[in-house]
Amino acid sequence: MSTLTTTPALHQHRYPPLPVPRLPDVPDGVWHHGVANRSLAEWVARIVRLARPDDVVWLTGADDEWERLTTGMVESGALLRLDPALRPDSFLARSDPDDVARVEDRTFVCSRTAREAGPTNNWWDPREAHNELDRRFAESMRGRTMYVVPYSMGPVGGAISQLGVQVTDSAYAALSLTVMARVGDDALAEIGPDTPWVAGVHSVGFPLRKGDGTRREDVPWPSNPVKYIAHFPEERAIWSYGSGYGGNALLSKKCFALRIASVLGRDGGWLAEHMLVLRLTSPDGRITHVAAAFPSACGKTNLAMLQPTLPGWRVETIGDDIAWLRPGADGRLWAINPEAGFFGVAPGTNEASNPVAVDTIRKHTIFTNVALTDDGDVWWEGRTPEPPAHLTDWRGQDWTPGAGRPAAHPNARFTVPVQQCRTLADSWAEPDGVPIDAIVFGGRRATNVPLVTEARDWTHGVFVGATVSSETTAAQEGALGVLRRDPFGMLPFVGYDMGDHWQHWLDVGARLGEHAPRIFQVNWFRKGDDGSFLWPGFGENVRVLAWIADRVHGAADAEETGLGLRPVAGALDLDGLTLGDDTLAALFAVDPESWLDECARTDEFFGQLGESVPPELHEHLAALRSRLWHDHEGTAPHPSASRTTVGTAVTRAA
Ligand code: SAT
Ligand code: MN
Repeated sequence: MSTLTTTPALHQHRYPPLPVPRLPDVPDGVWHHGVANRSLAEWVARIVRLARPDDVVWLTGADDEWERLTTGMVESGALLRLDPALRPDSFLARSDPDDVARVEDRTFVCSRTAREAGPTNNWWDPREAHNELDRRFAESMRGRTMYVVPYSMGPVGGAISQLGVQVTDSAYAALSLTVMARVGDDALAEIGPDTPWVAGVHSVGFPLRKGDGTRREDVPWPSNPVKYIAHFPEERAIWSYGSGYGGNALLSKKCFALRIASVLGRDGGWLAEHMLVLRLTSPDGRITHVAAAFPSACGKTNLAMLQPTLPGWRVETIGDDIAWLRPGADGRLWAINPEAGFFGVAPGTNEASNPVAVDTIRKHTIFTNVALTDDGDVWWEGRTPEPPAHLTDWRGQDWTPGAGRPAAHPNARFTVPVQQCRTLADSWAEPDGVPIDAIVFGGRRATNVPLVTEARDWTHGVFVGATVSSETTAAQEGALGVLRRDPFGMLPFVGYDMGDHWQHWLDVGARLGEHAPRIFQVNWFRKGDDGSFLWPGFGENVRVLAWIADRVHGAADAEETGLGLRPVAGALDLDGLTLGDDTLAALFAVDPESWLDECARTDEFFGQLGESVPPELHEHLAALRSRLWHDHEGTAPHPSASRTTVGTAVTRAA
C-alpha cells in the first residue's frame, strides 16, 4: 500500500461520480467528480454562465498544486521568484497601488433589513445588490481561468468547522487560499447533499477579452477601480468585485470567518471573533489558554508568537487573527483557529519584535508589497536597523534610503502556512479546540488606557470590549493614527447589528455562568509626555500574561480602580526590567477628567448605535461615570449614576 500516490484515478475511486445532472450551456471542464451537492453544482454553473471564464480549474489539494500555480504565475509576471538560496520557494507579488488594503467604505452587509445590518455596517438592499453585482460580474472573467476552491474552516470534519467554496479569477487569491484554509478534495467531500456551505464569488473585474472579441494584455495585478465587498448573511454568500488584496479577496478570512460566521454564531449560540489564541505554560506546568481581540495591525501575530522574557514561561501559538468560540459539553468556552495560515503585517517584523515570525517566513512564503533587495531577498521598514543602500520598492521602482518614502507598503504582508511556525501548539488542530481561560481586549491607545485591568465580571467585560477605541492603522484605507471606536476589534467585521452583538455576548456569558472565562483589558501602546512608548512590549508582554494567568488560577491579588481591577504592588513581575516608578505610575494612571471625556464619547457612541445597546451596558457607563465623578470632584456621585459604585478609584502606581 505504501506505493499509493495521489493520481486522478484514485480520486475517481474515492468519490462517487457526479450525482447532479449536467446543466446545458456549460463549457466542458466545469464539472468535478467530487461534487455531491446540487446547489453547489448549480451555483458553479451559474457563475460560469454569468462571468464567462475561458477555463474552470478545481483545486484538489494535490501536492503539486502550489508548484503548478506559482510556476504559472511567475511565467505570467504575476509573481517574482525570490532567490532560491536566500528565500527558498518564496515569491513576491506587487499589487496595484490603488489596491493595498481592505476597503471599508465599499464593504456591504446585504441583510434583508437595514435594522439587521445596524448602523456600523453599510447596508445594501439584497435585490439591488444582486442586480448591480450581476451587471458587474457579467463577462467579468472572459479570457481568464476561474478557480473553484473548496475549503474547510477548521479541521476537516471538526464539530466547530464550517465549509466554503470560493470561485475566483485571481490566481493570487486561489494560491493564497491554499495557504490560509484547508483547501481541496477532502473539504469538498464534506459537502454532502444537505450540508450547509458558504459561497464566495470573486472577480478582480479585469476581463482580458470583451464580448466583441477585442483583447487586452494582462497586467501583473489586475483589479478594477470600482470595488464591492458584499455579504448576504441569509444566503450564506459573499460577492467580491474589483480587488485582489487581503481581506477583500481571500473570502475565507474576514468575509466568511468573521462577517458571515458572526451571523451563524448569533443564530447558533457561538462567537466568531477577531482574536488570536495562545497557550501559556507557567514554570510549574500550569496551562492557561488566552483569546485576545485587537483591531487589525495591532500586533496580534507578535503576541501569538511571543517569546517570553520571564524564565520558565512558554507561549505556544494556536491562531493569530480569528477565533471561533463555542460553549462545550462541559460548560466551558472552547475555541478553534478556523484558518490554516498567517496573513501577517511585514513592516516592523524583526528578530526583536517577533523572532518566531522571522523564522516562520524563511521559506515557502508569499510576500506582497514588500521591497526587493538587489540579491533577490525581501526587506521592509524595521526589518534591519539600517536599510540596504539600494532596493526596489513595493511599486517596482528604484529606492535608496534618502528617497523620502517607505520601501515597503505599510500594509505589506506575508502569507505562510501555520505549520512553519516553530511555536505552533500541538493542539492547534484539535477538532474541538481548546478551553479558553481568559479573554483579553486591546487597542492602540497613546493615552488613558492602563497597561492591564481585569473586568469585575462577564457583563463588565462586555462593557470593556464594547468601549474599545484604537488609533487606526494601515490595514484599513483612510487616515492613519486617528482614534476610532472599535468594539471587540470588530467594528468592520460584525455582520449584523453591533448592539445585538453585545447582547449575544451577554447571552453567551449567561449560559457559561461560573465557567465563563475571565475578561481583561490591555494596552501596550501608552505613551509618555515625550511621545515614546512607556512599556517595552513584545516579549515583555509575558509579564502581563503571567499576571492574567495567576489571576485565573487564583494566585495573584488585584485591587480596585475606577476602571476595574489591577495588579497590587509586586503582583506584576517586573524583575530585570528597568522601569522607573514614574513610568509605572504613568502606565496605570487613571485621569478622571480625560476619562469623563472618554465616557461622554462612549455615551455619544452608544447613542449612535440606538435601541439595541443592552441596558446593562448603559448602566455600566453610568456607574463608571459616577466613580470618576466622585474621584474628580471628591463629591457625591454624579446624578447620571444609576448604580452603586464599586470600590474606589486609585491613581497611584502598583
Ligand atoms: O483583512 S485583512 O486580512 O486584509 C487584514 C486585517 O485587516 O486584519
Ligand atoms: Mn485581522
